[in-house]
Amino acid sequence: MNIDSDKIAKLRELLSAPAQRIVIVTHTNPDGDAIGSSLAWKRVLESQGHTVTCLVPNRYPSFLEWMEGIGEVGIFKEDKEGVLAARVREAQIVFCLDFNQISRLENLSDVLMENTAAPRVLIDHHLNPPLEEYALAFSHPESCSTAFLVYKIIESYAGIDLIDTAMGEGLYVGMMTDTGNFSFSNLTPELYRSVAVLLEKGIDIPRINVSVYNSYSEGRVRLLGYSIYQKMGVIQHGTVAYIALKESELRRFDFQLGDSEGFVNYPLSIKSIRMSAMFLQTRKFIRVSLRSRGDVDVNLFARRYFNGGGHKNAAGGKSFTTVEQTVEYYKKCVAEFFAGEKKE
Ligand SMILES: [Mn+2]
Repeated sequence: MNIDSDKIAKLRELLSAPAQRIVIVTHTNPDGDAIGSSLAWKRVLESQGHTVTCLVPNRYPSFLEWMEGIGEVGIFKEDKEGVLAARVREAQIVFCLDFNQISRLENLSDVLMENTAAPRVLIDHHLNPPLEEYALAFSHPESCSTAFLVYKIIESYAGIDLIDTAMGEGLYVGMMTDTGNFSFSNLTPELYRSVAVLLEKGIDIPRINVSVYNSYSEGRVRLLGYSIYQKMGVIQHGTVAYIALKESELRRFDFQLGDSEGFVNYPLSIKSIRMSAMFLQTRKFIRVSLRSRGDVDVNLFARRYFNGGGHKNAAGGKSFTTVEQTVEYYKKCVAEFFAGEKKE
């Protein structure tokens, strides 16, 4: 993966003024990559003498609570005093990590748009960024994670000597969670070489694994069992699956935000399943998560049917009807989507 040296020069220029106030923003329902890459990039900027605030639109999942520096991440939704809004208004540079649609940050979108003075820098691996909204864009959809992209930028911008253990942990968490613990696509030799460097920086991979993957509540584990045993539907001659969960069901299992993270992947462990969907009812809408294997393009599916998008094998969207209607609609869409394919 090549980082454009002209862009690194532009980054250097933006960061050349000393002691700037910088805000790093990442996406709604922040995941391991969003948080890991933000925390690592914050440390890089702080090492250059800048004052940095990491912001998330809403709370991160509890399995990231162990990470160094997470206590200082500002949760915009919980910003009753307007302290975080003020930071956005005063920011001299805004970095947008692991997303590219500023309009999808709930309440944070408007405040960000109001600050027209601060140049915006994009560091992201999602498709179709609106480049006109950014003064500088490191957009690499071929990267497995934003964390790996941040690693490559650090390498070009400052050199890997700058990376310390905490930065390494952030970067590793991002790479690990976005690749399903190094099992999805975009696993390049270069990625593993970067992991080797992070190991040299002292990251403790077994400990990170335990912290991220073995730190669930009893309710979360029971909800997973319930979702698969009672709620998983299989359609399209055994090739497509879905799980739909209603708010009332979530309450039974003492649901916490982030608890259903990863559920959508489980149906794909069935040999014949090529695409999986998860419908999660929230107060305002039904959150749609889509995963697939091989050539099944869920980015296309999400764009076409659920007003969303993402990557080829992992995408998301929204539905504003009931859970029942959403499932019925999904079944119709699946039939239409796969209708063009010839029978095997
Ligand atoms: Mn990501």
